[in-house]
Amino acid sequence: QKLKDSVKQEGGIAGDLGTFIPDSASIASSIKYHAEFTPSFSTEQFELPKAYFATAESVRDTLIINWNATYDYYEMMNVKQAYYLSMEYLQGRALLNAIGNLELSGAYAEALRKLGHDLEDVARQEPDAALGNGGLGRLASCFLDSLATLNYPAWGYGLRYKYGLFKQHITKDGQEEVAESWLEMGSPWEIVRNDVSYPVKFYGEVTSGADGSKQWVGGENVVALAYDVPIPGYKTKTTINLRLWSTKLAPEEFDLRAFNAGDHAKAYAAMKNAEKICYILYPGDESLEGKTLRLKQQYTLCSASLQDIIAHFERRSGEPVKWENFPEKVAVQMNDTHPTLCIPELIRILMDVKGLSWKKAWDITRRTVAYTNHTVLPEALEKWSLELMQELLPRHVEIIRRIDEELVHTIIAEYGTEDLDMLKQKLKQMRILDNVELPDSVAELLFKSEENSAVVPADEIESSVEENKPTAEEDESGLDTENEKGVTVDEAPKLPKVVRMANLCVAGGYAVNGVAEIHSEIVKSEVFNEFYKLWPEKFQNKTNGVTPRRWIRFCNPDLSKIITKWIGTEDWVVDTEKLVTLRKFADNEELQSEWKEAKRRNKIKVASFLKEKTGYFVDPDAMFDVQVKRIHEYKRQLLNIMGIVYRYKKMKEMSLEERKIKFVPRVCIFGGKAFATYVQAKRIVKFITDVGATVNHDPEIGDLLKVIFVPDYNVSVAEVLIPGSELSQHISTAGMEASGTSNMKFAMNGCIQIGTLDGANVEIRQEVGEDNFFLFGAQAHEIAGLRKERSEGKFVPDPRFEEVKAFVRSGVFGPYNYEELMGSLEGNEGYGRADYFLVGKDFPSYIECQEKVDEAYRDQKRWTKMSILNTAGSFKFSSDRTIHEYARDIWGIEPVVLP
Ligand code: GL9
Repeated sequence: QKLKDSVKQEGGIAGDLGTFIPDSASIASSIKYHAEFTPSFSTEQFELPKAYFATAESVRDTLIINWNATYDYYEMMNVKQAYYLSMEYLQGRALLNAIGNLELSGAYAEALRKLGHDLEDVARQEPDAALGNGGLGRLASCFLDSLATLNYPAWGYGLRYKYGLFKQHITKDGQEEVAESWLEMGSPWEIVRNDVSYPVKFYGEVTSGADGSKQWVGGENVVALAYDVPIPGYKTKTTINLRLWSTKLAPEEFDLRAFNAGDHAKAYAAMKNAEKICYILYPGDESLEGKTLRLKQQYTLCSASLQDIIAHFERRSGEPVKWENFPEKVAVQMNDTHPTLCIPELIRILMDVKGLSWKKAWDITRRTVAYTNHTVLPEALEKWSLELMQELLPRHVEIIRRIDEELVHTIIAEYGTEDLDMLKQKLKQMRILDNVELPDSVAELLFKSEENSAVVPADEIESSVEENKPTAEEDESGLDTENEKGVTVDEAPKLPKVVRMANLCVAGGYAVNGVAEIHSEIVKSEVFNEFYKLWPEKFQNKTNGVTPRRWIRFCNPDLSKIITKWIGTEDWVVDTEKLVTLRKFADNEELQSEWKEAKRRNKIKVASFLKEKTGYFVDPDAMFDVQVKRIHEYKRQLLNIMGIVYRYKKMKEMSLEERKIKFVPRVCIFGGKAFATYVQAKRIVKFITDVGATVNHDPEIGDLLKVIFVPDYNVSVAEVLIPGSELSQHISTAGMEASGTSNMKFAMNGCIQIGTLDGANVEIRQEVGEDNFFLFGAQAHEIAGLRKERSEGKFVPDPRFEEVKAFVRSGVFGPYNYEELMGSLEGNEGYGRADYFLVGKDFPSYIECQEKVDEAYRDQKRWTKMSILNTAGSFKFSSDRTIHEYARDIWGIEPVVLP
């Protein structure tokens, strides 16, 4: 109230809340204060870990001031707010980012120098916050940075996993996973809100009141407790919130009687059961075990966040609450299908807790929630067992059945009942519930004459993406004929009843977007084609972006200085379109030599980093060729390493002179984690490290070729590698990488790409120019045909590809059995995949393209120009641009600048 009054009277927020800018002396004393009064370290010394905590805590003081001012202002203005719900955030380190955003880097460096420390050394003490698996989680973190920087009223919601993404060790056997306990020393960035907690319930049952109202009673109760992470914007006071939920047992649920009777195990079991919901981050894009726990995680995120969002709304709107205005004040974005339970949870709260009718609750929900699709991989489109969900969330299943029923009626209204076969097919494709009998109302309407044939067979009508997937679903294909023969439901083999989360998202969301132009087209034409025909207006594209603060300004200060000098302003950091100005200087010799020098300094940093992490020395004058991303067959690290093996073999066949003429010296760098149970991905890691072990010690080869696998790739490693890279590889099978985001980071830092026409590569190539992008490979529209050709045995592999496979099989890279890997690249059904990802098909065009890369690199002037043009053309790929588009086209929110 005081704040409101002061704004009313003075037309602005009271000055003392925000105008204080600390200098190095006050910073030093703040650091000393925290060093002394932070109880987690012993008093006598001021070593690096303690210096880090004290420094971070002093930064946090400033963040809290700004966080409070931002919060109070949004509260007072009652603005529309966006809420980003994500199971993953890959925040990385926070210290340098926060200091940089606050424009206090110089002051902090000086303050720490006075205290005997170097800011960079202090910053390296911070463990990465790795609450995500890869691109999807890092995108969420980039979005938060942009939201704060652009002053958009928005919050992120997520889970506070105790163990983040595993640490990767590379041993002689390949990858080994070690738990990542990032909270071991505590995190100085989180603020526990002991007064912000919500009950979250599982199991139990639904009872009906006399008035038809429903109550979900009994079951297991846990408490979700809020931990807030302040997210500062760049050069703005706006500091938004990332609210992470942690679960614990409700105090009244602790079984004191059991404990007192000596049954400690029983009393503790309930506690662990509640706490374990937030123990670990689940692996992203592979099959999941521990399904119940994962579903509990998803529901915890949705339930706690929505209760919180609704509490905000009620508090801000005052009495009486006008629920129909909810969508005017709230936009909820679901980051992939993981938070789909938002939809039934919002309906449940509105109906069962707030007393609204189904019609109103469904209408409000459909105007509030939007969905982003991040992948076309069928195994990643979540399907939950109806049985499991029924047990865990009985009320939500009722609501989902109701939504499914509405959808079925919509489909019938759209397609009519004349052509029953066609209608059945549509229902099979589009319903939320799969292999589940139709709601009574519909069954009666449709099948008056066809008793008991309510289950539509699962047959050829899966999306074409799924159709092409070589997983065994043969048992389903016979069904149709059986049904035609008049087999009734009861006799038909039981297919698992599932809830298709993506279909629920599309039915319940008011917007559905893909993450790059080509991907959004595939979403419309394949993945959700039937829905697109029904609701074309819902579908949008929002090409991903990355924050230019972390991904160039802070990770590449050398290059940033040069850019600022030539553009004449530092504004490009928030207005990346200014980078385009660089185009007109691309041929300027002075810029070229500064540019090259900066790249070389960054390469030297990479070289010393590689020495530290792997023991290998590399020549900073060789070309640094990098592929860093999750290890996945579709991303085709295998294509890269097979190309390297080919290069190595050719080198061995030549004389030293020939070799030096033909090949440019290269350091081939790989990095990335393979999901612990993804066997084929782990074999690929092993293969790469084996090739490295042979090639790197081959005296005939020397500095002409080095192959290095950087262990434990994460955000911080990326911040070192990307600025020092020259060629970056984005070589997925066309149509499979929804967008990719590291491709954008590499372009910003002046790396040239070798890539397929996939994901955001397509748009990057458009912006940087065809001459400045090394393109190869089959295109998305050709893939289905190529796979068919393969399966019919018509594919004739290139002899060079055969040569490489034979070379690998000959045992040059050690005793490991490469049969599974090599076999998977052949039409060898025994290994299941029959080169599903078309490595063999793209191999010739890939190695020919690599020859062009060598040729271009030999002309350093040309290469430097290409590099400058890549940075210049990267302007579109700032997450600021992406966020402006979400704000305008999906969320309907406006920037709110603190006075
Ligand atoms: C992903 C896509 O595979 C990427 O192409 C895309 O750039 C990002 C962000 O939109 O989303 N979808 C997905 O499930 N992951 C992605 O990286 N996987 C992980 O995050 C592990």
